[in-house]
Parts: sequence; structure tokens; C-alpha cells
Amino acid sequence: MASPLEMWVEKCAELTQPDEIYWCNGSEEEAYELIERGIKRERICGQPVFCELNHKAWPNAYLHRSHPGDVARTEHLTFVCHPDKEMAGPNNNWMDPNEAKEMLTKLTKGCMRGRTMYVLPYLMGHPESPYAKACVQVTDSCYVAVSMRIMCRMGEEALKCIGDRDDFVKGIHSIGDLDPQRRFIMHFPQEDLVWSIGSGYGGNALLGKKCFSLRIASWLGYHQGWLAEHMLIIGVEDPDGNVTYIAAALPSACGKSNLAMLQPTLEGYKVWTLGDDIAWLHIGSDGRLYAINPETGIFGVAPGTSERTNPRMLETLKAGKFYPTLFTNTGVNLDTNEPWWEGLTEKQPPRLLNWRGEPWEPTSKEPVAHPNARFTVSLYNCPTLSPEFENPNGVPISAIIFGVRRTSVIPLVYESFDWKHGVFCGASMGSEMTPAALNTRVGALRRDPMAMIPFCGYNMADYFAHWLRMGEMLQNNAPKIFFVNWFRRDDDGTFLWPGFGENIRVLKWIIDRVHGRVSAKETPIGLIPRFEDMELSGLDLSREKFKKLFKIDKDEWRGEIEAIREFFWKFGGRMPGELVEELGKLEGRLWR
Ligand code: GTP
Ligand code: SPV
Ligand code: MN
Repeated sequence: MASPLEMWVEKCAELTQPDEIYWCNGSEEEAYELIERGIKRERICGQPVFCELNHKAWPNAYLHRSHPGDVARTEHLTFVCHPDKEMAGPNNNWMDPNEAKEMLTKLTKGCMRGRTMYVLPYLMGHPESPYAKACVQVTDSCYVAVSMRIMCRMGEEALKCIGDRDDFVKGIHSIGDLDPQRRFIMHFPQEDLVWSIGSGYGGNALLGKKCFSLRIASWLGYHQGWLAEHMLIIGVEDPDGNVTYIAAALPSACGKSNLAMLQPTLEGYKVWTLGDDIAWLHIGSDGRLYAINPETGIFGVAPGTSERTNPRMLETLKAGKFYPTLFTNTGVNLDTNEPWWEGLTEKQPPRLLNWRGEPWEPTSKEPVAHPNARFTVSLYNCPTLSPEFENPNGVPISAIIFGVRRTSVIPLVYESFDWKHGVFCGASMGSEMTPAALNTRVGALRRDPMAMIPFCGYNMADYFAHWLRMGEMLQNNAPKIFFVNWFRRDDDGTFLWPGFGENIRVLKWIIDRVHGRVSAKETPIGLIPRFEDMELSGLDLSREKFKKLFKIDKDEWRGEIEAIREFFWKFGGRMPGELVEELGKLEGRLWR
């Protein structure tokens, strides 16, 4: 008799009508074959799906060029289909689930004719983790199949976990005709189902990532008493050899991957990488908060990545241990067949193809790489991968950081007074938008609570209440909550803070605060370090600059408070009273 999985795959095939069904086992040989298909057989806009890059300089590296209209997540085409619109909340696009499925069925009918349907069984989380989830995605893109193999534990192990069970998470994906008019990324949290059509890009297409591990998982966590968060996970080792684990939420393209791979400029410190994008946080049997990274790969922003800013990432990209490494929408150096993007080298190579594959003209105002060009690389290639990465129970978190990209207003770092105030700080986050999503104005400010505005799979007012509840359950074990902004600028437009490896100085203050080793100064918005409290030796940072980095300008905060109030208002009576109260208290402290 056919298993529930086989029956579901059969149903998908009946609807999509592929020429061939290809069950992926996740092996390396298979990855070679999928790359080969991408070079020789499958096409995007008439071009091969993959081109081989210079393997001497970049082992196992391949370039993928997407459809030029399919270069980032499309939040305006992303829906969360709860039975009731209120459950999705003002933070999500909503459609009635039956209506949504009817529409998707029409769009999906016969969409894989002439194509191959790849069946990808995969696990989010370590197979022995009590928190892991078994999933299956069908897709008609070999780029997606190869990417999923890098990003999660795909293949035999997942099949074994699923066996005859029917409670696996389902993902239906087709690139369709790549027309944004017929593109939808739809979530059905009641059925553990994601249905995505019309895009082959990143978070739209790798359904284990944002779609399942954040949107659906956040809903599961709400009911089951845990959190699915847009967070990196690191262990910071101090000169005594003690490791403090931190989880940090920053909005898309605001520095998570960089922080996760930070190479400290302070003697004696080490940063161990556990995750760069997603954390699942559970309360352990000892009452502390534990984090696992359900992923195994990095889908990272290429522009800005260099030997100077992120040397560990370049080592990871060039390690070539885990096959393959993918580059999406970067440029290509025509003389060396190496990938290239803005910031990679100080001098731009003379002969380049841009991300569309056209010769780049020196007169061109267009960038060489797409601003959201990315690489897909295995975490097993990362030289600083934590020895705790495979720990099925995860690592105990001592500090949570919320971070934003802000030209002004927000200081380099501050500490919240307590959990409730920390949740308020997260809930009121505003950040300048980046090229990680289409149809948004890059640089414009938007509220992005906990960096989850595109990823929370239910009404965010309920999500805030859930965060407050988690604090009550954690009691004295609750991690301290901090807030950071690497991106504050001087009057001349330059960054006030050097960032990258120097961010260890902020992490040092944070872990010293966690262990009660350093003092802080109380301000209306939270606790900040004094000049003396931060290790700034060897850094050319004047007291005057330090003052600018930590300036709390009451006029600027007036605007900030108005924006927060307006955002909270959207949630009406559903908004937890505690957070409205926190807003009032902040106003009181600023103007008393
Ligand atoms: P997603 O993958 O979209 O979730 O992004 P992310 O949060 O992982 O961001 P990432 O680390 O890839 O950084 C995005 C951009 O910010 C890159 O261009 C980085 O070079 C830049 N960036 C990261 N950290 C810093 C920093 O400390 N200072 C400055 N000035 N720029 C930074
Ligand atoms: C993000 O936008 O936060 C990403 C990239 O991590 S994507 O996988 O496309 O969502
Ligand atoms: Mn992300």
C-alpha cells in the first residue's frame, strides 16, 4: 500500500503533470547530477540554470542568474491564510483558505508539463533533536533542489523520519511562468502547508526557510510554548575560555550573517557560529531558554562581503568541502571567471559581466551585482562552526539582541530594564528598508518588530503577548535583552561606528553585563555604557564621537514615539496593555 507521503506526491503530480518525478536522496552524487542538469538541460529565460565558475579560486562554485524580475522576496504577494482574517492580523496579507486554494489550483494545473518534479524530503533541525520537524517539498527547479540540500538536512534521514506518518509539513512549489502577476507565496498554518508559485528566488522558493521555519513555525510555537525567530545564534568565548550564547534579531540585510561570523579585533575573544538567520527557542528542562538553528546553510548577502569586512565568510565560500556553493545574481570577472560584487575587491576588475550576464560598461550607473545578490553555502564549510552545532538540545541563551539599521535616533547599544521593557523595545523596532524585498522603498523607515514583520505567521499583537508569556515562564532564567544599531551616521554621512570585527567591543560589554562585570548608566530609553565601560583601546574613537553614538535627542524621540504609537494602534484592543503602558513609561522618562 502507498504511504501517506507517496499518496500526497501522487496528488501533486496529478495536479502539476510533470514529465518525470525525481525523488531526491540528498547524496553528493545526486548533487553533481542536479548541477549537471542545471548546466545542460534546464533553462531560465533561455539561459542555463547554472554556469561553472573558476574552481581553482572558488572550489565547487556555480553561478545562477534568476529571472530579472525575480530577485528578492515579494512581501506584497505573500499571504497567510488562516480561516479568520483577524488571526492573520494587520501585519499579513490574508485570503480565505478555500478561495486561496481554488486560485492556486487553477494556477498550478499542468504547470510542470515538460518539466521534472523533484521530491525533497527534509528535516528542519538535527534528526535527534526533539524540536526537529520533518517536511517535504515538491519543486520543478533544480536550483531550488540543490539549494535545499545546502540549506537543510535533505534526503534519506528525513524519509526515515517520515516513514508512514502523515503529519509531515507540506510544500508545493513551482516557478510557474515567473510572471509576478501570477506569483503567490501562500501559507496555510492550520494544515502545515505552504504553496508557492511564480518565483524561484530565496525565501519565496526554499520553503523550509522563511515560509516554514518562521511563518508556520511561529504559529506552532504560539500554541506549543516556544518561539521561532529571525535570529542568528553565536557563542562568544572570552579570554578565560567561557562561552556565552547570544541570539540576535536584525531585519533582512541588516547584519545577521556578518555578526554570526565576526572575527574579533579584541585579543583573546572568539565567536562561534551556530546560525545566521533562524533560531527556534525552547524552554529546557532546567528552565533556561535554549536555541537551535533548524538550518544547515547560509543564504547570504554578497555585496559588501570582503576580506576586510567578513574574512570568515570568504574562507567559508572558498572551503569547498561540502558540494556545491552557489552564487546568485553576482557579476562575473570575464578574465578569471570568478564571481564579483561591489565591495569584494577595492579595485573593480576591468572586464565584467553584470548580474544579468551583459558586458558591464564603465559608463553604466547600474551596479555589477544585484544589490540582493546572494551566495548559498553550507555551514559545514564554516571554520568557526560551533562544536555545539549538532547538539540536539541546542545552546542556553544568556542574552537576546534586537538590532536595527538607523541613520539617526538609535544609539550604538543599550540594555533594557527588564524582560517586559525588552519586549517593548523589540515590538517598537523601526529599521530602514533594504533590497532584500521587492516593491519596497530602500532606505525608507518601517516598523519591523523583532525583525519579524515579513515573517510572523499570525496576528502580531498575539505574538507580542506570547513573548510576554515566555518571560513569565522563564522567570529568573530570562535572558537579558539588548538593542544595537551599527548604522548611526555622522553629519557628513559617514558611519560613526566601524562595525564588523569591531562589534566585538559591543558584544564584550553585553556579556560583561550578563555576568555582572561592568557598570552602565541609566537613561530614559535604557542602560548604556559610559566611555570607560567599553573596551575602546586601539580604536580611533574620540569622546566626541562616542557622545554622538549614544546621543538621545528628545526631538528625534518625539517622532519615534509617534511612529510607535501609530503602529501599536493598528492592532486595536488586541495589543497587550503592558506594551502600551511601556510606551507611556518611556514618554514619562523622556519628558518628566
Ligand atoms: P538576511 O540574509 O537578509 O537576513 O541579512 P543579514 O541580516 O544576514 O545581513 P548581512 O550580515 O548579510 O549584512 C547585510 C549588509 O549589511 C551587508 O552589505 C553587510 O556588509 C552590511 N553590514 C553588516 N554588518 C555591518 C556593520 O557592522 N557595519 C556596517 N556598516 N555594515 C554592515
Ligand atoms: C531575508 O530576506 O531575511 C533573507 C533572504 O534571509 S530570503 O531567504 O530570501 O528571505
Ligand atoms: Mn533573513
